[in-house]
Amino acid sequence: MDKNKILDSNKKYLQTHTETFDFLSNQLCSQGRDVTNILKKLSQFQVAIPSWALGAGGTRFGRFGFQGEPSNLEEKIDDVGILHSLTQTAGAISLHIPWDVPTDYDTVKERAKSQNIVFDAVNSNTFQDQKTAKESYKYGSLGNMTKAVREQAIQHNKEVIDIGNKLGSKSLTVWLADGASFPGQSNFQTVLQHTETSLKSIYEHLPQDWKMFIEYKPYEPNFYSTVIQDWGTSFMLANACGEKAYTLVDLGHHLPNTNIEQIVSTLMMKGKLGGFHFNDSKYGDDDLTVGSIKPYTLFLIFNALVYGMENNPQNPYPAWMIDASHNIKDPLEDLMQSLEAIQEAYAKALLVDQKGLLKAQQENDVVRCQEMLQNAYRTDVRPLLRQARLNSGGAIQPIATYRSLKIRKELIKKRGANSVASGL
Ligand SMILES: [Mn+2]
Repeated sequence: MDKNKILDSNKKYLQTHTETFDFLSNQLCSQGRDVTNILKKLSQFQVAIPSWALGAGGTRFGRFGFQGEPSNLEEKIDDVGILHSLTQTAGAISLHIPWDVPTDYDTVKERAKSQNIVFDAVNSNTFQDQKTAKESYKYGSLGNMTKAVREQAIQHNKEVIDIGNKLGSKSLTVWLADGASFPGQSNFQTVLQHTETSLKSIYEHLPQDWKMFIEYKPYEPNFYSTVIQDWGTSFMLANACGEKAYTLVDLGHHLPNTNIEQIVSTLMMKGKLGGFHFNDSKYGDDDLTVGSIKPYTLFLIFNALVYGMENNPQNPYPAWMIDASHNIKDPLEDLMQSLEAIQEAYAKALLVDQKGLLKAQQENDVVRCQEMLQNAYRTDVRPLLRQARLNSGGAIQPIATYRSLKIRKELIKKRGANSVASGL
């Protein structure tokens, strides 16, 4: 993207922005907040965009395409490049294998590098059968009762590691659909034991500086039981594998009203929160835009994450990724809304007076505890986000700029109206 076009577009928003930023900045300074440090943290916070979120998703009832979708890996990288130019927050892409196997590694790496994009975690896929595959995952993959199926799934994960390694990725995310649709279909202990043994075998293949993230989910596509159903099971498997294995928390992978901020806290205290997938949901794994349904919950989770990042040196810096699906919105606009919501929750969590909160907790002043959290939550931090973007050369108003530059129209002109994102 042409940087000058963004700078040009910023001109019309600059005066209003400066006024609101100065007002907020003065207010925060008088409360003893270090605004420069908050801006620095916001600029450093980068979220990976998954390759599968750049095209229209769909439901089991149908899929309505979005024009100008990226139809290959190079175009997916370009889309993330657009997002990153505008927001300065999306400096990484997360690939899904086999949907995104590069044909020419050097070209792909160069394309990403020229747009300041790095390769985040690579994701394996043992929830679908590939055309060339000998064995079927219909009844499970790493936990399948048949050894040949398990071996095929293990081998696939090892290949994903090799592909990621060639691109400069440093982590593998494993999410399994393994489970049972009906009572009696499988033996809980046997499938869990198989899963553990298979994961250990994949773990052995990890390069020295890699991490393995084990993602959990309570149900779907199996509706009676899922082998890795909750954070406890993931945590147990990660511990069984070793120090390079971690739990991955996906916001949508919980039963309604689960206290996710408490899960995050426990995992960070134990040094085992490796990755985090952002989305939002009303009922289940809805993959909605981040912050569109429960923004206060997102803030409470960020409050736990910020506390962990400041107090738990035993936990590595987590890998952040958006894991959402876009059925009716322009995927790029939807992702910009998600990025904004993430940064907003993070900025608000950075405003929480941790020392003051600790004091109120020690004095059992429950009202003051709640006031402290809600004062931070009720602050309109958007001027901080705009300033952080401005400092990094991004757009003051990313979505408005995207629209005024007619970027989707340009993509349609280049890629055609009927291009379909590969893998979807
Ligand atoms: Mn996920």
